[in-house]
Amino acid sequence: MSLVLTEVHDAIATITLNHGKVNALSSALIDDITDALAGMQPPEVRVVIIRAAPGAKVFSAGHDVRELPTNGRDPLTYNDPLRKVIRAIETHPVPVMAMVEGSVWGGGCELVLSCDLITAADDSTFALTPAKLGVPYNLTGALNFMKVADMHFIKEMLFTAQPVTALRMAACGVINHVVPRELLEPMTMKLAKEICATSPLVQRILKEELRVLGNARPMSPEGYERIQSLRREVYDSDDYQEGIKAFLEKRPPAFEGK
Ligand code: YXS
Repeated sequence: MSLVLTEVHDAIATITLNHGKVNALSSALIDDITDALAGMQPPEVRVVIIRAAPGAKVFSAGHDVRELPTNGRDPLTYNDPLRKVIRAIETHPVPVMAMVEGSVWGGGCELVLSCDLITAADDSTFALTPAKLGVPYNLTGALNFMKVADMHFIKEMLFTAQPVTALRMAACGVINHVVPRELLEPMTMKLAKEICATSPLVQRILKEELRVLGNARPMSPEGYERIQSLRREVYDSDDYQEGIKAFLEKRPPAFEGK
């Protein structure tokens, strides 16, 4: 059974995450999201909305922690599931909107932030959790955070790993609209219909221009290799193992910086 529900009405496609209580981004769920996106192409589809089930308490609990490698492998390389779904959203030829209710965690936040527009219920929250889990986030993931918010705000979210309200995210320009839950779907559909009324060819080139420009960052091979070396020290560390172990044992992690 698919871990997402899909429908298309009047060129507006919807992908509803449907993977248990918390929509943990397992490789199976990510495969179903990317398969659903692949089947939602222009001209039949003009905009895609990614959402959780109506009334969801959790939009997504982020990367499936049980799938994080503990054998010394880098947890976030180019072909890992989370990286694949982020790229699928960023390169999809029509605008992809995130309609958020409930709490969003870790890789689930990056998935939402990689969408082109975000609407959220006013009781939703967002938490960037690498530092809480002990995970050395990867370079394109860090860049994706930088692209959508100013540095001090993103550093607060990353360094504290605490949930931030949708209203705060909107005040910092990260979320387009925050409304009461009962107005979330009408607000999202209003935007979607406005998108459907403008040129799909121009939207497609604008989306790709902004993606290419947003990712155009100078980085020397030496700089890349130094960062990768620092990341390996983290995913080879006792703290990385402790973050995952603490999660599975349902206790706070005791990081010792080694
Ligand atoms: O104990 P059972 O078997 O019922 O399973 C529990 C949780 O273990 C499970 N679960 C998850 N399993 C895998 N990966 C997850 N991310 C995950 N989150 C939860 O779901 C079952 C129900 O969870 P429970 O009892 O805690 O539900 P709740 O309603 O009390 O609380 C829901 C949450 C989402 C607030 C809570 O489960 C939670 O705080 N989850 C962890 C959120 C988080 O820290 N996610 C970051 C994942 S790591 C990641 O995304 C990146 C690698 S990074 O960190 O680098 O950004």
